[in-house]
Formats: sequence, C-alpha cells, structure tokens
Amino acid sequence: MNSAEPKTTILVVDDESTNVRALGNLLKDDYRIQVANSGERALAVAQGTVQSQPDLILLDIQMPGLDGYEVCRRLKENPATSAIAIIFVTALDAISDEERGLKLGAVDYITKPFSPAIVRARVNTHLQLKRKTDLLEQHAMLDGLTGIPNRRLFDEELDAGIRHSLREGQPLSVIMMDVDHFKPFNDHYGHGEGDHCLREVSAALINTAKRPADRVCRFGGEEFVALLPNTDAAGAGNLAEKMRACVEELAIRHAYSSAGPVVTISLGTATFDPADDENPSSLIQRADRALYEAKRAGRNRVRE
Ligand code: GH3
Ligand code: MG
Ligand code: MG
Ligand code: MG
Repeated sequence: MNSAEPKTTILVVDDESTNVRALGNLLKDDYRIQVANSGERALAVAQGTVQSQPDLILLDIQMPGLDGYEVCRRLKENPATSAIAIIFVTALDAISDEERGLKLGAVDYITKPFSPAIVRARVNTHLQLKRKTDLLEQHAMLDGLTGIPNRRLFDEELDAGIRHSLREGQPLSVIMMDVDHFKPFNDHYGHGEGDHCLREVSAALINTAKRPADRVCRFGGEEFVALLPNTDAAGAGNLAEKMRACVEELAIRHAYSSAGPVVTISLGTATFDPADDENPSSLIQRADRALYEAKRAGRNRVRE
C-alpha cells in the first residue's frame, strides 16, 4: 500500500470499555481504529472532517443517551455520512431488533457474544464492497476521454457552490469555454487527433486553475467549464485570460481556423454575488451568452 494513502478506518462504538477494547484488539493490526463510548461521541467523530471520517462503524445499540438505532438513522439521513458502512454489534438478539437495524440501513448485524473470526470476516467483506462502491462513484464523476471531472460532478458542485456562496456571502464565478472551429479540426486532422487535442487542452486548463477549490470540468463535446468559489468578476477575468493564453501556447497546429494558425478557445465569464439581487440559476446562461459574444467578436478571446 502507498504510504501516502489514508489507512482504512473503523470506528468502534460501545458504552462498555471492555467491548471497545475487545473489538479494537481484534482489528487494530489491519485497520486504523477510532473509538467512541457514546452515541453522541460517535456522531461527532463520524461527522468530523472528511479526511478523518471512518469507512465503517461497529455500532452498539444499547447505550445511555443516543442509542445505536438513532445514531444509525442520523448518519444515514445525512448525505455527508450516509456512505459509511454500519455493522451493529449488539446483545439484542431478537429477529425484530435485527430487522429494525437492517431497515435503518446497516449492512450487517452481529450479536454478542461474537465470534472474533466472524467479526473479522464480515468487516473485511463489507470494507471490500465499500472500496468498490467508492471507486465506481469516483469513476462516474470523471470524463472517460480526458480523465477530468465531468458534467455530473460539475452540476453537483455548482449547487454546493451556490449554497456556500449564499451562506458565506462570497462571490462565485464560472468560465464557459469552447474550442474554436473544432469541427474543421476534426474534419481535416481526423478524430484521433481531435481526441488528442481535447486531452491536451483539458490538461492545460487544469494546470492553470491553481486554487484548491477551483474545478475544471468537461461540460460536453469540446466545451469546458471552470467553477471558481470565492472569486469575483475581476478574478474570473484574470484566470480566463490565463486559460486562453495557455491553450494558445500549446501551439497545436490548426490551419483551418479563422482564429488560427493554432488551436484556440473562446471564453465567457459570469459571477454570482449574493449582495446583488440576482438569480443564481442564471449563472450558466450568462456565461453562455458571454461565450457567444466572444465567438461573435472573433474567437480566441474572453468576454463577460
Ligand atoms: P465554433 O468556433 O463556433 O465553436 O465552431 P466549432 O466547429 O468548434 O463548433 P461545432 O459545435 O460546430 O463543432 C464542435 C465539434 O466538436 C464537432 C465534433 O465533431 C467535435 N467534438 C465534440 N466532441 C468530441 C470528441 O469527444 N472528440 C472529438 N475528436 N471531437 C469532438
Ligand atoms: Mg451497550
Ligand atoms: Mg461547441
Ligand atoms: Mg467549438
């Protein structure tokens, strides 16, 4: 395993310290173990930063205060924690208890006293499954040709970005981009070269947007979009100009473009500022209109 890769983490939740210790000892050689001795503490740990979020929780049911059922219900209803796998480990051995636990979204239900080998085996199985599900989800958000985030991820992050912007009173900008005269490029150099060009352009755009919160996505076809949290109109204009220049500097020959002789892009920027009385849902439309203006004004330029 790559040492930079975060170790798989299991959160053990039980009000009795002997149980916490027994489960912890059973798994500590293979996993990073977090512990919580109450439902409240378990929620605080699980809802902490994403980096420290457990992959799986071994959850006692009978605890003073918040019981395990309630902890499970709250984790499953919160999108930020709903993907964490939950296995109940409990003295409640009635079928009706198990039914209730599984209905709440737990992946498994183990009764005490437990067999160490069975706990280990079930934990391993569910963690393997979770790794595969996580991977599939990541791939569903990436564009197959360029490897950068796709439209689906963009739509999700745009919604989140607008909520963040309203909450924090911070501006949010987008840049819509479109490769100039790309149809003749394909027609003359072939689709293979066209695909290669899109990969180079996407890599150049990604390398230009340097802030960790910036997102560059393939919007579709030969269109790209950048989502820029906490960025005002001037900042978006600056970055757009850098992106325009970085694509031109790739110097990919394009003898059939009026903006040529190399591949270029046109860009349109738009900014949502919560201080203005504007509908955030028109953001993309406004960026699109600006892009259209950039095309009309001769391509290989930025408009807002
Ligand atoms: P404009 O400057 O006005 O944007 O002209 P354009 O030729 O770029 O515009 P148009 O929308 O007519 O053409 C887009 C072209 O992009 C058509 C299509 O063949 C090409 N294209 C879209 N997706 C892909 C892709 O995944 N690979 C390749 N090779 N070409 C693509
Ligand atoms: Mg208990
Ligand atoms: Mg287009
Ligand atoms: Mg185009």
